[in-house]
Amino acid sequence: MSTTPRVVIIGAGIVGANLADELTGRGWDRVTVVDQGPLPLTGGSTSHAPGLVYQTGPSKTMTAFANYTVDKLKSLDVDGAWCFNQVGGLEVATTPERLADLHRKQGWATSWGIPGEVVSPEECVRLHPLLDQDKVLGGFHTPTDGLAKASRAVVALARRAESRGAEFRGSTRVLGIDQHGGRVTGVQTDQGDIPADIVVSCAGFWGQAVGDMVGMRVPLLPLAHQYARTDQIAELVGRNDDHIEARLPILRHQDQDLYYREHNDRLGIGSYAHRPMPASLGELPEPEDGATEAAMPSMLPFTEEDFAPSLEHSRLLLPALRSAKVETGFNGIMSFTPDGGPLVGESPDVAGFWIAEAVWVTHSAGVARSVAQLLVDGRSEVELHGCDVHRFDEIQTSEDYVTETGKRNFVEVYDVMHPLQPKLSPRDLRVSPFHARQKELGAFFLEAHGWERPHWYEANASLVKDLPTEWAPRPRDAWSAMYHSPIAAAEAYKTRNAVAMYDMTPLKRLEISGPGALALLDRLTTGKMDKSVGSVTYTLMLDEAGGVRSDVTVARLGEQLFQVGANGNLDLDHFRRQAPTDHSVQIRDITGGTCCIGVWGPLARDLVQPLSHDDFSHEGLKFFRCKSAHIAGIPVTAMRVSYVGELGWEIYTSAEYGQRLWDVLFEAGRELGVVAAGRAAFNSLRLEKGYRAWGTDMTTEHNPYEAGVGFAVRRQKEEFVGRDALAGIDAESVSRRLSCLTIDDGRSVVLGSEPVFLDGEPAGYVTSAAFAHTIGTPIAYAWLPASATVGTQVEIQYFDRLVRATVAAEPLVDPDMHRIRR
Ligand code: FAD
Ligand code: THG
Repeated sequence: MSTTPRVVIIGAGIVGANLADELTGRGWDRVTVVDQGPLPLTGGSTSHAPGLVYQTGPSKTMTAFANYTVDKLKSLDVDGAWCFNQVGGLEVATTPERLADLHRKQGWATSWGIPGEVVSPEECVRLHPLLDQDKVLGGFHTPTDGLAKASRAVVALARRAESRGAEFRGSTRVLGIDQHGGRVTGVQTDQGDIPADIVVSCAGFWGQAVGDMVGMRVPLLPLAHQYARTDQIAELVGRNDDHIEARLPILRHQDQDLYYREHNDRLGIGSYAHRPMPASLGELPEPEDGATEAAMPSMLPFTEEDFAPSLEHSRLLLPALRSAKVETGFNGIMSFTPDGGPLVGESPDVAGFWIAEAVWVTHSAGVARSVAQLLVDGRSEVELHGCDVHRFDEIQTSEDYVTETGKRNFVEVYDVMHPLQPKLSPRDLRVSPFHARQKELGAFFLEAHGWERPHWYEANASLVKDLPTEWAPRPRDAWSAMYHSPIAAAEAYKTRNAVAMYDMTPLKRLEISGPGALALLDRLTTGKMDKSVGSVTYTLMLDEAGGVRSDVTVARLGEQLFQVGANGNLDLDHFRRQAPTDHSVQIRDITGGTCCIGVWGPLARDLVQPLSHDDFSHEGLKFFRCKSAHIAGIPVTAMRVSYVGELGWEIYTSAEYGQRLWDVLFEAGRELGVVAAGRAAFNSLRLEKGYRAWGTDMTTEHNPYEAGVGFAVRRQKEEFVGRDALAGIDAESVSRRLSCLTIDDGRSVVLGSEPVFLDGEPAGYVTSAAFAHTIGTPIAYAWLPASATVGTQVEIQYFDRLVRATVAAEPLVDPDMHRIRR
């Protein structure tokens, strides 16, 4: 008798079927897949998906998922009929902006290991003869992209899973989830109850309704998206047959939010050009005879007037469509999320209840493999922070937020997006107590997790002309100049040469307290936690395989009271799950009720000390120590920490005192030349100081020694999560490294995710980059083979050109810590 866990998968679409296959492939044979619809065509999104698979995107993880889907579906067939038709992918540019963006995309492809090149208009037409050569400026061609036959792949996957013991039950609707003692125990269906140790909801755009059954918020918006097929196109007649369906590459015309594929001698046209059309789960069609290819719950009636402009634009790009008509069309329903990523993870309240939703066909096999690995091995080989359902803060899972951002992401789905480009709405959702003052100073705000964060202050513009020549801002190319200001140079200068105030309020702060707090922190981090009250520790949280799941600061405010400076909601979620169930540890997110000003610079002490009776001298409050104090009568916690690498403190107080604290410091700093400084300067200063940003520079994919934070691992510590995996690993033995690069020409600024070439071959990719004002040259951090030692020459591909760079010894600024420790 098998003793593997009993798994119920809700949903037999491409995600559920892939998951059943991945689980049974790992020996879990007690898997039941249920679907409310008939099998195999259940009537979900998979049942009608045209199946275009473009692998390349800005995310390494998502590209890896797509790549795995291609490889897997290529190996499947149903009685000789294909599941993946590798016709290649072509995206064309009809504007210079798009053409430039395709070069950027080609860079991502190189960074993530997908073959692809930018081709001429002639080559576009050779690849896809229906194109009007006069309309296109070029294209991005990937030979390994193609068409997934998703509904057929479901059959192939189900057959294979069934042959290994899985059971698929159609026409079985899940009505509720059984639980006991905080654990899932089964599902209730209209065909009876099914016991289970693990339930995975792969319910696609129905995800919220299933999540509601266990009180889990699933931030997903079902939106309709139009898909139509033309009548017969003369130019396609005789090219294909019903078996092969398509030979031309799948085609994207993103400047008009359109995509195309062949259906034998018809052309399928998908459009994102229309208004966002939210779909309500209560109003879906329910065909009497279950789902057919022409009628199913995920297909709403075609609204021709919404499609008319798309047909017109299609005719301009593809003259063969001049007299074509729409033969069939529908408004198909799919899922959108606040940031466009999928939703993977376990309920925080009901152990064993998982979701894998808002997943495209493109990423389905990859996501399913990761979920199977999480369930079977406890860890996904591909890092998942951008897919984890717990990446959102509470406000971001509210219905209003999900609806507004979901609609916006629909509209922007094919837009050329700058990496810093902010949401236009919702804005002003979360503001710090300093917000009014920041506005008075002309702050330019960008948004992150709902927070408004100043990137620079127009009030500092007048300082730029007085900068010493070495600090004068250099001209930038138009792309890297977007969402940037030369004012950042002045703010960086003031931070290194006088004193500046940074709003650190959005930094996630957790209070961890109680008799079990020390033991919890000790087990989860790599550092020594049993230090004296008043200590602050920079430490790592690892996963079982030794990957970096976060880097945090832990301040010991009392014997049983700690304040953790974290990287985001994933850390909160992790602490909550790991906390003992005996109530010996309390975990509170105190971010919203508190605020923080980073006061940093060589004159920081001259600014703060006169305002306080407490001792802010080097001896009175040493580096990486904290204490309670009063500043102008305001109770604060001062922490001698600086992510920008300067003398000074993070000064915390509760929200109601925030504005007064800001005013007092700003006023007192006037004669010292204090400035308010923003994220643009901040990011440059932290990077030139060599401080890593978790999620960008390092993730669970990397061990601490590769990431250059091995110093934070206390190897003599007896026991902590990830310790065993680090045995035998050190900074010398690693095969890749997060490396510091200086840009040789002294002016080209790159932005991140660009490929890096070593001896002319792709060898790694950029994580973060900035103009390092203190040394007067642009820099970048990049993942490179360990053989790329200091002095090695490399090239970074920025759009269509190569930028020469050199591996440098790091940190570039203040390696001896003279600026901080004094
Ligand atoms: P689904 O296929 O919807 O499966 C979910 C299943 O859960 C359904 O079968 C449903 O019946 C079942 N279910 C829900 N609730 C319950 C319950 N309570 N009890 C039992 N069963 C339940 N993606 C691409 O990658 N490329 C494309 O070209 C592409 N084109 C698209 C075009 C259109 C018009 C649309 C609408 C989507 C397109 N997509 C495309 C997206 C893609 O179709 C979906 O993302 C994907 O099919 C989702 O798969 P899934 O398995 O998560 O969901
Ligand atoms: N402040 C606080 N908490 C944080 C951050 C912060 N938590 C998340 C994130 N930022 C953590 N990242 C860093 C990175 C480097 C440092 C602090 C936080 C740092 N490093 C010293 C160094 O490497 O020189 C540590 C030296 C030591 O371990 O003694 O200061 O910005 N509150």
